[in-house]
Amino acid sequence: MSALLQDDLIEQSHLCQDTAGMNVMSSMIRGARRLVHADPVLLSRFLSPPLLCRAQNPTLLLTCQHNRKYASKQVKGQNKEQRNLKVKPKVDKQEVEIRQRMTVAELAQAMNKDFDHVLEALLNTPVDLDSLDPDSVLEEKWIKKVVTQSGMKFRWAKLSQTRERPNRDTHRRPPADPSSLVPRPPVVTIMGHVDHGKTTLLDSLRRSQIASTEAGGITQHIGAFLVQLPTGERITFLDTPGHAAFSTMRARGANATDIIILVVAADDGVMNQTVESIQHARRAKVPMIVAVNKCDKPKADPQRVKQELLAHDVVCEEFGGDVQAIHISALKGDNLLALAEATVALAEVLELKAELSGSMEGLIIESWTDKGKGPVTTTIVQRGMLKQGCILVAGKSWAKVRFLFDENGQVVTEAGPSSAVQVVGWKDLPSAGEVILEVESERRAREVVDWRTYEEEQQRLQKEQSIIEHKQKLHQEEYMKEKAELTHLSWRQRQLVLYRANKAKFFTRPSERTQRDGPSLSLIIKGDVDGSVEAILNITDSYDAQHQCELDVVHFGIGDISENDVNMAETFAGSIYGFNVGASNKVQKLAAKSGVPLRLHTVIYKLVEQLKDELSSKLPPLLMENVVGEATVLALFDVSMGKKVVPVAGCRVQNGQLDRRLKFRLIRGQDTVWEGSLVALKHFKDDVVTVKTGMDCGLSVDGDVTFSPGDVIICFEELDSPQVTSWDPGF
Ligand SMILES: Nc1nc2c(ncn2[C@@H]2O[C@H](COP(=O)(O)OP(=O)(O)OP(=O)(O)O)[C@@H](O)[C@H]2O)c(=O)[nH]1
Ligand SMILES: [Mg+2]
Repeated sequence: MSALLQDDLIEQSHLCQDTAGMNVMSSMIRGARRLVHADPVLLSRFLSPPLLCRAQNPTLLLTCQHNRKYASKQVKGQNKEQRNLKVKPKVDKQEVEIRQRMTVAELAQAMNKDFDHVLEALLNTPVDLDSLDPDSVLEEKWIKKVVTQSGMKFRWAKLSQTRERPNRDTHRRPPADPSSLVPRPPVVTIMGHVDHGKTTLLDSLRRSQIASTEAGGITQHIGAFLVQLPTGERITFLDTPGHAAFSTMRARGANATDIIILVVAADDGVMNQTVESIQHARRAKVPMIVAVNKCDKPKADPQRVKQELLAHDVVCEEFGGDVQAIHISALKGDNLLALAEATVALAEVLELKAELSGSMEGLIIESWTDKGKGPVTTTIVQRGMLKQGCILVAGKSWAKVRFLFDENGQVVTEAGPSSAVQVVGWKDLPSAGEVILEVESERRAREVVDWRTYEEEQQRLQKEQSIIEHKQKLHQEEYMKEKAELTHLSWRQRQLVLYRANKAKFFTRPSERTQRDGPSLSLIIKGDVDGSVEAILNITDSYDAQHQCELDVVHFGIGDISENDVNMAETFAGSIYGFNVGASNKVQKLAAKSGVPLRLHTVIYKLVEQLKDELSSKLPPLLMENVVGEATVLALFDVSMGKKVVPVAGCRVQNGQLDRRLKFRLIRGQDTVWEGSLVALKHFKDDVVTVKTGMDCGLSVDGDVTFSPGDVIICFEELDSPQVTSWDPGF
């Protein structure tokens, strides 16, 4: 510092040597030089610039450049300070606690601002404002940007919540010691194309009458039944629906089973769902027995069925393969014993065994909410004993088993491997297809459910984040391109252009953004069981006519239609589709009052038909053309009408009739020369409305047209034709 001062002083001394006060200055500098080594602070005070060039006469001050520099610096400094004091009184900035992966809503809340404020702060950034909704997760840099842009400062939240949680999940046990295994009955799933006789076969085996009571004559649920054969063996049968809509139920049946009985009607042969069932069996690596059914029918051709199966690599024994094929009549009960024997024989080969001890493991094949019992599952026990009072977890639900019911509704206290029972006691409804595991305590069950919920949430966030990052990357690229196109502009002009472009986006609020121009249909779907809701959702997932009409499933669930469903449908101006569910009088009245269509069905394809009709009804009609007559121009006339000369075509009607109230088109060769209305249509001298085939007429038109002989005149009407949705769900 002292060296610097020395240089400064020397420089100043040079500057001042030319002036009148030179001698005074040199003595001062000498004194200063001595002080440099003594006390720099004192020196700097002593040599404060105004003193350095203190002039006897005021003009000296002006001639001393260095002095002027210092003076102006001082004034500027003062002004700046004054300005700062005036404009920016020192205030404590609001502190915002931020953390990674904050959503827009969370950030707005942390800042004590609203959603729009965050959007506004992101204006003029590459963030795609259109894609942001309150639940969108923001990148760290944008979180910081929003905070600083708002004149606030951020502070990172304590890291405790990002600390990794220990995995508290539960899993299937490792395979048991073979010595602890005991034989178990087989679980057999009956599969095949719709109406080929699966339920009838099961009815005959159980001496029940389920098939005759089914809505629409088709099975729409997966059912589980224990059958005791005349030979004494017990088999758990799963009955699956054959209708195309229930593919997932069939897959579930295939995954829960040891053997598949593939029912093929001998009068119908291998059909779509026969093939699909074969694929399910293959995927699940489950052996098959073919039941060639309806052999009592005159048109039955069992040989053809077996040959058709060859095309799908199902080789029956008589063709040298290992698949047993039994010819039966489920309706008449013919040969069912042979089918049962074949099943038992195959089960023996499979050496089906399970452990009776240890914690229970099973599979949910269906779930629903019963008015009295609450959430209920149909469960296949796979290992251990399922007992009243035991604690189970399945997916993100847990249960303390209150009751177990067999398929006849009888209470049982326990169920061993291969049994199918209804379990009551679930806290929430688990989904069909989920694995059930027994745990030692309620505390442990809660722990597992908590962990699974947490893990699912993490996965959801991760997925969302990567989608957002991908979107933002695309948006950033677009933004950079946009920016690059504006390089010829000054930064101010550039900002203005970008601001204007973003402003338009910003002022369309999310709520407004959801409004569409074209037709749309919002749906609320309710079903009796998890599997049927899933089946309907699978169908709506196949919807591929969004270009014609947007289809949105805004809510779905299990159970009767509630007031909430109606309110939601009203909010979205949507329709409610219920499958095998009811709606109380109160709910029906509310729906009628709010104008919400309630569409309740018990047969899946009727529900889908109505959905297709509703979608079609949303489409604007197509304008169709119906040609009613055709004439040829034979000659041309000019007719004077007052001062005007009007060209008139003399024509002969070749087909149908000409009707002057309809539309006309003039065709020359391949081209349409004119299209419009007639001004006059005359038969001889009379004005007429229509002229029929074979008659001659004169006509003039509303356009500036020059007719020539040989032109063709077409008379047509425009009709509104209802449009039909192009969506084909396949049945
Ligand atoms: N003649 C004759 N008719 C049969 C036989 N088995 C079933 N049917 C008839 O075929 C129709 C369909 O039978 P279901 O048992 O409901 O068929 P399904 O395979 O269960 O049908 P989905 O469950 O809807 O796939 C019914 O009218 C039965 O009476 C049979 O062996 N002979
Ligand atoms: Mg059936």
